[in-house]
Order: sequence, then structure tokens, then C-alpha cells
Amino acid sequence: MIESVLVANRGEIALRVIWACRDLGIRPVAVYSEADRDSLHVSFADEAVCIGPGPVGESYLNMASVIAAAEAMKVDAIHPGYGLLSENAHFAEVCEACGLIFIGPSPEHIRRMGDKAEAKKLMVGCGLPMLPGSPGPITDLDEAEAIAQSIGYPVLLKAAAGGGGRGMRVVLRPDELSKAFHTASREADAAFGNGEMYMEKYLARPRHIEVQLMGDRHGNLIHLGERECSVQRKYQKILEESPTVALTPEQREAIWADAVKGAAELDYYSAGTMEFLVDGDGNHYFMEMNTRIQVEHPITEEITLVDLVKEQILVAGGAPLSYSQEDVTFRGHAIECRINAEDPETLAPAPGQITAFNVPKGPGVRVDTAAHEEYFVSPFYDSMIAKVIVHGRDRDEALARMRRSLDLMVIEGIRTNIPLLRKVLEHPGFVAGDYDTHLMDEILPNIGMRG
Ligand code: MV4
Repeated sequence: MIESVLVANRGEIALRVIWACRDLGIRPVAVYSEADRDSLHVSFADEAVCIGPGPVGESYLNMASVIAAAEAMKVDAIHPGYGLLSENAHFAEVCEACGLIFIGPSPEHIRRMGDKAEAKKLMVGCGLPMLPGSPGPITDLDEAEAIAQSIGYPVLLKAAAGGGGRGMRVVLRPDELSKAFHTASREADAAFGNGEMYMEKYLARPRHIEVQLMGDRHGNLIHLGERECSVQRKYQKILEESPTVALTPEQREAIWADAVKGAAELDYYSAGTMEFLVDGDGNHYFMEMNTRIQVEHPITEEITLVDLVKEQILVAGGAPLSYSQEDVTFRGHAIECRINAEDPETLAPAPGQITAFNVPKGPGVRVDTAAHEEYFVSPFYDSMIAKVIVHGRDRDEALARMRRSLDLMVIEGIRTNIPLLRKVLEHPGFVAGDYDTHLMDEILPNIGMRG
């Protein structure tokens, strides 16, 4: 039984974890950087510990400071949220070594899925559909040429340590391969300290659809449906919806079943997400697995009524899942828009002082945010300042509620991506549900979306 949790994160997800602790009667303890002294996650926790200066490397990513705070406050467990230390296998190991429960999967799960080439190898082994490509990491240019030749151009080079589109290169023709392989590998080495690359057949206009999973430490594992995440720019999701309109009932059952099959092969527990690419015919291909709670988890919560963060904490304490697969039902349609502090022209982060802040309210509207009318958006951290989540009986009702919500959202003093989100909600292809990962190229034709 977990009685106290150190919330090793900031912003809206730190608040989200605190709310789950409150619902469970658990004592939440916050950590904060000097830049976050006046943050809501500090005021809403029972206690809070300053763990260092503003830059994440000196505070939220400083394992020694986080562990020291956990020990000083005598908590039972640590919730890492998303980003920061959430997918750091070494951190999960250190927690265990210190007798602290890491609220997430095992260090081994994190490590094996963190290496994207290794993850594909494991998942192909248990029969998940895969795009043609290298069976594992590519060792040299000769091998790269041979594989590209056999699967046919265009191909995509991806960094084994990457994920989320970093370290990717599209290769259209054989004469481009050598340069692409070397520069991508060098970039990956510089960015992740690992230059390993793998190769896939390049799918021209895929959708990105992911499946939410939740498992316990007793061998129970369920899915909570899929999320359509194709609205992205620069590999950052900006709008997600569930369910997707892209799959037939049979295709939907198939992607759910494959996600569960893959995670079962790993004896996975806690929250996790299997990401798939989906082609125009509705065929899905395993892409990667995320071993954390995701930013977009609320849309799943809205359509299933399952509190994913609460469930994560319960299973970390050793409880069996509160739900069997049959208990999980899906109702209506949910959409999330991520509100970012950014320049609407250049899309560059635009931190600064908020002078007015009003969140939408009313039926079917949820706003997850740590911002408020006096909030300062710090340049040290991610530019996402709020998530507007709407729920309706069907997609049309959810769309109407999202348009109303964005109209009612007032943020003054800084620039945001709200105008861009409005454009997405008006785009005929989006409204029809007929869109893929290149939708944003049409809406923002001047800005490159492909790596
Ligand atoms: C692909 C692909 C086409 N073919 N892989 C981009 C993010 C990273 N997680 C994987 N990504 C892609 N992988 C193959 N074999 C196209 C993309 C892609 C993309 C994927 C999801 C959402 C938006 C995207 C935008 C451009 C490219």
C-alpha cells in the first residue's frame, strides 16, 4: 500500500498526479525548481521540496536531488509523470535500489522499449505486423544498401535511441543513402550518445494511431482503446481524438488485439502505449512503445471513465487492476487540443508573463493546466501550458464543444497556438475525418514537417 507519493514533475501533469493522490487519500509531496517556487503544484501538495535551479538538468532531471527529496520526505513511491525522468531506466532502478516504488513499469521494460530497434525485434518475434525493414540495428553502409535494395525505395532511416521523429531521414534514391546514413547516425550520436540506426520502408501518408494499455503485477493486461494522433507538427502532437474514424470495427479489434499481444509478451505492467502507423487501407504496423503515462491520456479517460493515473498508483502498490477487459466500455467521442505558448508564425516557443487567463467551462469540457492569470511561462520548460479536453456523444458534438471552448479560452500577454488549432478545426479534411500525418503541411505549407 502506497501512503505517500513524490511527484517528480511540474506543470499540469504534476497537478494531475496530485489530484489522483487526493482521490486515493494519499499524501502528495511536490518537488520544484527555483523558477517554480510560486507554482500551483507546490501549493496543492501537502509538502514541497526545492530541488535546484531552473534548468531541468539541475533540478527535475537531477536524480540525486529527486531521490534525496523522496528520502527526506519519507515517501513510499515516486510518480515521474511524462518527459523528464519518466523513461529513464536507470532512474527506475535507482528508485528500486533505494526502496522507493517507481510508479511505472520495470527498468527492464523501459530499457528494452527505449531501444527502438530492439523493441521492433521483440515485437516481430511475437507476430506483430511490421513494415519491411532491417531486422535490428544496421551495422554499416553495405548492410544499409542491401536492405534498401531489397525493400525498395523510398526508405526511412531512424535512430535506435530516437523516437518521436528525432534522428529520422527519408531516403528517396540509392545515391542519397550514403550521405543520409552518415549524417543521421552522427546526429543521433550527438543527440542521444548512440548512433545506431535502423531502416523501414517509408510509408507516404500514414496515420499515427496508438493503443492505451494498462497492466498489473499479477499478469492482468487490458487495452483502453485507441487514440488518433495524426495531427502533428515537427513530430509534436497538437490535437488527439478518440476513437479514430479511420478504422472499421474489425480493424479496430485487430489493432487492440496486437497491442495487448505485444505487451503480454513483455509481461508489461503499469500504463503503456503501443504506437502504430496505419496505411490508407487500414493496415497497422508496430512503430514503438512508450512506457509512461502520455500527455493525451485524458481523452481515453473521458471515453472509458477509467482514471489512468489513479490506476497506475494502485497497481504500483501491488493491487490487481480494478477493471477486466469486459468492464471497459467506450462512450462517445473525446478530443484534446494542446495549448502552447508559441509564436503563431514561426512556431518558436514564446515564453512570458500571462496577464489574463480564462478557461472554457460547461458541459463536456475539461481543462488540465497549471497556468493562471498571473502565471509566468518560463523559458526553461516545455511550451505546453494547457490541455483543453472535450467529450460529446459523437464526434460532431465533441467538435462543436471544442470550437466553443477555444473561442472562450482567453490567454493574454503571450502568444499561443490557439489560432492554429482553430484552423485545424475548420479544415474540411479534418472535419470529414479524412486526414493523415501530413494534414499540418496543408495548414502550414511554409513550415517543414518531415525530418
Ligand atoms: C514513419 C513514417 C513513414 N514511414 N515511418 C514520425 C515520428 C516518429 N515517431 C515516426 N514518424 C514517422 N515514421 C515509416 N516507415 C512517417 C512518420 C511521420 C509521422 C508519424 C506520426 C505522426 C506524424 C508524422 C509526420 C511525418 C512523418
